[in-house]
Amino acid sequence: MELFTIYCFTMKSLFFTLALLSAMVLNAQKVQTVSFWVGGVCDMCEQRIENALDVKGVKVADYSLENHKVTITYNTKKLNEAKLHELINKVGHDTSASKATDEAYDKVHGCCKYRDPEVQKAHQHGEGDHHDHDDDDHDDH
Ligand SMILES: [Cu+2]
Repeated sequence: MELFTIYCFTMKSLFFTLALLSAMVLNAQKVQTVSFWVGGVCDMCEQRIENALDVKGVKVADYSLENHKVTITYNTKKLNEAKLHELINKVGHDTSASKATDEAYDKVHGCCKYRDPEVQKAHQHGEGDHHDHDDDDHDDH
């Protein structure tokens, strides 16, 4: 009799725990997508920015060099927008909301000095002539 009571109690708490867990899982899936400006000039910047966003709570992070915008799909239970800006600032990149510290900016590679107008210009020249992307004309692999 006593054993049965203990058994009932154990089962009850087990079900309660399961219910609580599934509620947590459902809650954890609240996602939101945001898009904002981030300073950057080359593929290395893109890699650096996307790597910085490779954290728990970020589902998708994509930086576009064409319009200098990052698009992030993230879990609102784990992160907020300010935190996303902070993560990017930490690796040396400015965002529309906050700037990277000079210390962090100094660490980015020389060709990535996106604040420098000269560097910005240099990268703009490279755009437009994509010689190696005409796959239709090349059958040799
Ligand atoms: Cu770069």
